Amino acid sequence: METNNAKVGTNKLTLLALFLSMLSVYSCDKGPRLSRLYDPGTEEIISSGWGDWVIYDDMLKTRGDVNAFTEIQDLDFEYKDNPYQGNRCIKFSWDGSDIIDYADGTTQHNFCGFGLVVVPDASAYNYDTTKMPGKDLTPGGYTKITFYARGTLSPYTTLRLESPNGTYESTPPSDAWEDQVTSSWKKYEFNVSAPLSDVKEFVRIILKYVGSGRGDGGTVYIDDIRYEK
Ligand SMILES: [Ca+2]
Repeated sequence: METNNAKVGTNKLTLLALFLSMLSVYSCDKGPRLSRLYDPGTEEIISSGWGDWVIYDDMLKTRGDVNAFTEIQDLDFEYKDNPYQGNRCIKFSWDGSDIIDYADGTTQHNFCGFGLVVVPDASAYNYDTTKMPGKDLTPGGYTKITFYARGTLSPYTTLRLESPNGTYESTPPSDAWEDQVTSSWKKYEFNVSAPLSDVKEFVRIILKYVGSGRGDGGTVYIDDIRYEK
């Protein structure tokens, strides 16, 4: 009996520890989910001859960080429901409401977005990008970025991706892609202009409101983002 009681006591303690650890996890998870994984395979891929540069398949493979340009409501790099390939995809959503623009601290409802930046810690991100270290992708001879997307966006809300040499003024398909997406997975691509010798951001991913007034945002799922020749 004593043994059993001791066992029950141990189990209770284990359950309590588990409950407390779950509490601590949930209490840290109030903000957007910006968790990401690190892939040690990237350098092997490069050393084997600069094939496609996989930015994301089931995990972020850039060795860089995620830099939010605005307040982010929901961003999950480990979303498991119906990915295009493998076990995970990116889930990104915004309800179209006012969010903080981190560039100047103002509040706006025109876009919500983030960049997959080269710097390993986004706290080192500098809006004067000349002050950040860059990455030389020229040996890859890349000419386009491809990705898969699905989702549901409200009227006048689009998904926009920009290349390292793109800006908010870039017109698709030159250094940018912008459109609504369908509810089923579809492959998209856009051109990347040279030079890629000093890349500060692999790609910027934005939900954008293009109507007058205010939109209702939406949710997109993105998978298998690559640089291709
Ligand atoms: Ca995947």
